[in-house]
Amino acid sequence: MKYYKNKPISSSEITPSYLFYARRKFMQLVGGATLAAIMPSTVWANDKLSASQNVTYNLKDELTPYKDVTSYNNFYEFGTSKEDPAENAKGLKTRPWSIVVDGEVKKPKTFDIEELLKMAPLEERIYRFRCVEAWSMVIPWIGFPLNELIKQVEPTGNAKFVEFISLHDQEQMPGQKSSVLEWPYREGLRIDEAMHPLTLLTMGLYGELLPNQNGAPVRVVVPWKYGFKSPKSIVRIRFTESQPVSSWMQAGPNEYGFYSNVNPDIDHARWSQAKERRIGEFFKRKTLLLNGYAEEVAQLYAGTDINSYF
Ligand SMILES: Nc1nc2c(c(=O)[nH]1)N[C@H]1C(S)=C(S)[C@@H](COP(=O)(O)O)O[C@H]1N2
Ligand SMILES: [Mo]
Repeated sequence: MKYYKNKPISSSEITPSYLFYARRKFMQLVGGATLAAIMPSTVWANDKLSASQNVTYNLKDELTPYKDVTSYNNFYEFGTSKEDPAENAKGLKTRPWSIVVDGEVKKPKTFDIEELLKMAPLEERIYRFRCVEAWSMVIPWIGFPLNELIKQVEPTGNAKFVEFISLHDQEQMPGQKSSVLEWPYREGLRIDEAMHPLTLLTMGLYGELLPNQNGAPVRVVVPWKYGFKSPKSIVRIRFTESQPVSSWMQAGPNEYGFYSNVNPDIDHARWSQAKERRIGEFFKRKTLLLNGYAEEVAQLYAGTDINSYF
């Protein structure tokens, strides 16, 4: 494993957003006078990954600190506590790795991870990320729109849904010895949701390759849905005619619907979804319809009662 320290920043450099936010915070603290002297050096856990800034979707919200993003996780293959994945996913072998894309497509194909990293220009996307457990983060992901991959395999007219399947390997994923979920972890989207430009095939965060606990080497991020709709460490993408059954639907059909769009007005069976705690903040904030992405994605559900799309 390599460790990187971030370079001192000159104002002429294009500053990645997370350094910009860190710097702004320090400017507020010290008025900029001794900025260079106190700028902390970040320890990077993974290889760096460069990407251009997306201008359309990047949030201006303050970023959730790297440490929280990489130490407070849900990844049941590595245990059910938030601290488990950072500890237990350390040894996950992420090379070689590939994603099989098949089902209702004209050109089924296996994509190697190295190919994925080069396939389309990588972008940094600062997204709101809302867990069904009523906490949220703001994360600078790196990836490219999933639709770039979908276009290459040419879905047939029968392809109405997309199923994502995570790695199944009890040796590497000790959590799979427990039956808390049915393994492998499976999730799904309607094909128009999967094609939406917000849906990101994600290989990195905070300027580096994905840490294992965040779903290395490749995951999906769907920012207007609850976090469990963003599957980690995926090895297969399958196009289907009928709606796939996700691991969470199987585990709790009354609690986890297929759509699971973030909606402050629809409570979870056991708790309210009206508010959320942004990790690192003290006061709760109001949860936004479609996690604040209504302008971009509400048309996907036009003509239907969004409250019935549970
Ligand atoms: N394979 C797999 N993917 C998964 C999960 C999981 O347990 N296994 N948990 C989901 C849940 S509930 C959430 S909130 C997010 C957490 O992503 P993060 O740890 O990168 O913040 O991953 C989702 N993807
Ligand atoms: Mo979640």
